[in-house]
Formats: sequence, C-alpha cells, structure tokens
Amino acid sequence: MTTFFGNPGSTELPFLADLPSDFRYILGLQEAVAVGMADGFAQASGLPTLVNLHTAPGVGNAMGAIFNAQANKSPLVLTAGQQVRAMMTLQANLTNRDATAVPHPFVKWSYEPPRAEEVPAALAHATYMSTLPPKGPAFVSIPMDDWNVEVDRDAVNGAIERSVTGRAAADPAVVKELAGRLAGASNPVLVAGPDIDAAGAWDAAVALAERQRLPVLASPAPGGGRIGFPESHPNFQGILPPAIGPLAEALQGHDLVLVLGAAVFSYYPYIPGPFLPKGASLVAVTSDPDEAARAPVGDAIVADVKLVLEQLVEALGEASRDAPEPRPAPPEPAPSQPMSGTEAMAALADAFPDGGIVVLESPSSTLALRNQLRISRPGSYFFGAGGGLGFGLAAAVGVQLARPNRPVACVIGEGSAQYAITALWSAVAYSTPITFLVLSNAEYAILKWFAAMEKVERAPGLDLPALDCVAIAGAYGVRSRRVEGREQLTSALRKAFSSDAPELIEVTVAPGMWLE
Ligand SMILES: Cc1ncc(C[n+]2csc(CCOP(=O)(O)OP(=O)(O)O)c2C)c(N)n1
Repeated sequence: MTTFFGNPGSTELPFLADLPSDFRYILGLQEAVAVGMADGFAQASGLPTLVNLHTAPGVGNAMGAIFNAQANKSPLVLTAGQQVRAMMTLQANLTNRDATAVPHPFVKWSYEPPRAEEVPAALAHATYMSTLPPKGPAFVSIPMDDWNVEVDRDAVNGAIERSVTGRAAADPAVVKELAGRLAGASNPVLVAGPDIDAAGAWDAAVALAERQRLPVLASPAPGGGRIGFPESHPNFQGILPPAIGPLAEALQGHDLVLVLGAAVFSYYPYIPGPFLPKGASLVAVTSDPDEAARAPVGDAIVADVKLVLEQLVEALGEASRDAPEPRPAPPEPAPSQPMSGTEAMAALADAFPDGGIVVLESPSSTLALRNQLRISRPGSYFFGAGGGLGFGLAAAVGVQLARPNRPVACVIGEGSAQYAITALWSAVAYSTPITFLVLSNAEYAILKWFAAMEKVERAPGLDLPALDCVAIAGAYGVRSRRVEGREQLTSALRKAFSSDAPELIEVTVAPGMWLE
C-alpha cells in the first residue's frame, strides 16, 4: 500500500507528515478523481489501495466514486481526517459528527476508533475487510491528533502482522453435482462475468469451454466492469443484452446456463419477460453471497470462481458435443461524415497496440468498442460497473500507474469526461502516458436513446454544443488535438500510443447509438 491517493485538507496533514521515501502520494484535485484513480489502481494491481479524503465534504464529494468502487468490487481502504478529539463534542469547525454514517451504504465497514491507540488495528481491519470477497471499500475516520500519539508497537503488531485470506473453495459434492449437470446437458452455455478477470481465472475458463465445447457469452455490458473470456476465441459468441426479456431470448435453446463470476443479472432497462427460456436451468458461481442470495432464478454456489473452474476442469473430460461455430469478424463499417462510433472503434482496433488496456466510458459506443476490438487478454478492460460517470478518466490514471509497462487507452464521451475532468492534471503530474480518445457527438446520445425508449418527449438538457475538450485538456497540460476521419484518427492514435506522455485526441462522431 505504498502508493496511495487523496486530496488533503488541514485535518489530513498530520497523516501526511514525514512520509517514508518509498511511499508515493498521488494527488487528485477533486475527491471523485482521488477515489476513481484508486479504484483503477486497485483493480489493475489486485492490491488493497488507500485513499485519504478530507473529512465530511471530501467523503461527500467522493460518494459517486465510492458507489462505483463498490460495484467494481474494488478493495479500497478509505480514510478521512476528523477534528481533534478534544473539539469533536463541541462540534468545532470541520467536525464530522456522524463520520461513520456518511459513506454508508457503499462501504462494507465504517469505523471511527474510540482511542488513538486503536487506529492501526482499525486500518488493518479495514484493509482485510476490503480484500475479503466480495471485495469493496471500507472506511476509517481518524481524528487528526491521533497521528502524534505514541503506541506500543508490540500491542499493534499482533493486529497488523497477520495474513487474512478469503478465497474459499466449494463443497466438493456440490461441484461434483454441477460437473454431472454439465456433462449431462445437451446444449449448455457459459456466461463469463467480470470476477473471472478479478480472480485470475481466464485460463481455467478457456480450458472448461474448450474441454466441454461450450459456447460462451459475456455477461451484460452495463454492470460488468471487466471481461472474463477472450472475445476473439472461437467459442465466444457475443454479449448478453441487459434487459430481462431479451436476455432470456438470447439464451433460447440452451438447457443449462452456467454463470461464472457475475450477478444474475445486472438488468436494465426494464423489459419484462421470463428470466430464462423454457426448459433451461441456471447455476451461478460467485464469491459474493449477496449476488447468490438475490438472484431471481437458478441455483448458486458461493465460492472463488477460479477454484471452482479448476475443480470442474479436473472433474470433466472432453465432451463429445460439437464446438460452436466461431462468430464472424466484425463487419467493416461504412465510412460516413462525421464518422460513426463504430468506425471510430474500428480505427482504434487498427491502431491498438499489443498488450493494450482499455478504460471505457463512452456510453453510445460501448458495444461498438467491444465488437470491434474483441479484447482477448486478461486485465485489459475496465468499465465502471456502477454506471456513475466520472470513473473513466480517473480510473485510467490509476490503471496506468498500476501497469506502467502497458499502453492504456481511455475511450470516453465528451459528456462523461466532464465528471472527473481534473484527472487530466493528475495524468500529467504523474507522467502517465495514457491515450485519451474523446468521442464528441455534441449530445448525451445514450439519454436520447433512453428518451425514445421511455417515450419521453422534449426533455431538456440532452445537447452539449460547444464543448471543446482539446482546449480543456490543453489547460491541464495535456498535449491534445482534434482529428476528423478514420485515416487521421488511426494515425493520431498510433502516435499517441507510442508517446511517453499523456495525449488527448478528440474526434467528431455522428450522433446516435453504435451497437456493432
Ligand atoms: C454521475 C452520473 N450522472 C449522470 C449520469 C447519467 N448519464 C448516463 S450516460 C450520460 C451521457 C453521457 O454523455 P457522453 O459521455 O457524451 O456519451 P454519449 O451518450 O453521447 O455516448 C449521462 C448524463 C450518470 N450515468 N452518472
């Protein structure tokens, strides 16, 4: 936890005094950015990550990002400064009188130690809580005078120098039964979810799919922050739609649906229908007891998805059923002026470097990116599962800090970019050579799409004329340029990917939704 994030105030300064030289403090200019950067860092590194916020207003500013971190199952240790203990009861300026209540319900645990001597143990507790499944944020409020109190090292070492692990295997009898169901099914399908990536289980998922000749679908794009299966693999068949009726429709013909590392399901919008096609049954494997409990249909096994996959691979032989037909390559998008989101994503695919990582927050082009890019390496895709805008720009900085040797592309709508725009400053300050690709369509395209579906007419506030991201980025010190057309875009992207500084490219895309 030697890299940590924050935005300081007077109540946090004692914590920051005399940092050891091997600690790195990453400053975010607004708390949504500090937490978003930490979220990206925690997910890309797999490590618990500390964020220090400024008492009540700092935590308040961060709430949307904390919600996202919970949805992303990001192991964040959130701390906030607090007034000195001697002035808390009289509620001196900056006192957060109900500090532990503020971050609820988006944290797993929230605490203010009753004595300074217990701060180390509380931080250890929060750290272990954040990393136990389901991973997520935990919070500690720390009165500012606690940092100068001497503690007995022996007394706190017991709480700190421990290992606490939470990877649990499933009951072997349950896995055996599941293996039997899979072997006996006539047309099973695997649904790959984000926790396969977080658990490091790509190889095991591929082994199971290949051995059992399973078609594989990705869990719905919203609600799934990571990719759990190589999208160019011949068994991969596409992404499930997120609404109830269409999702069941997409599973038509399958008698067993095996969901790995995803909730069942993160539905939206509301299009009612049966949860499963007739004759189908479902089994979900998840490390999250709440996901298991709240599913509207199917059985669930609460366990580490990688361990269960490995147990299944061991229990099952080669299936004799036919492997699925590989899906065709993405269609070449028709050129248009301005280009479509699909064409922009095709340009990104042309320029995309080996080992590249995408951080995505471009609502109208989410599916276009998935279909055109077909990401096929683990740890290469991060999307805000909670749906709160502001994740993308900030998380990209954290991802790049955690993965300094991999090229990172942040693909973002010009509307979405505004929610955490000051992350551009951090990108420059900490020399993260991110390629920011801003898709500019002068509107909130996805909301217009929703408005049509919800039969909402004449809603105000859905147009974004005259937003100039090149000028904004320039003010934060990011080299930036506007391009038009696929050729210019591809060449600008290639240059940006090979640059050792952050670069921003803004491209005009046509209004509308891009699903292919
Ligand atoms: C914090 C937050 N506020 C508002 C929204 C609602 N919202 C969802 S998508 C969207 C528009 C995004 O615009 P842009 O990034 O330009 O993408 P486009 O839809 O045009 O592709 C908004 C405002 C949200 N998801 N999160």
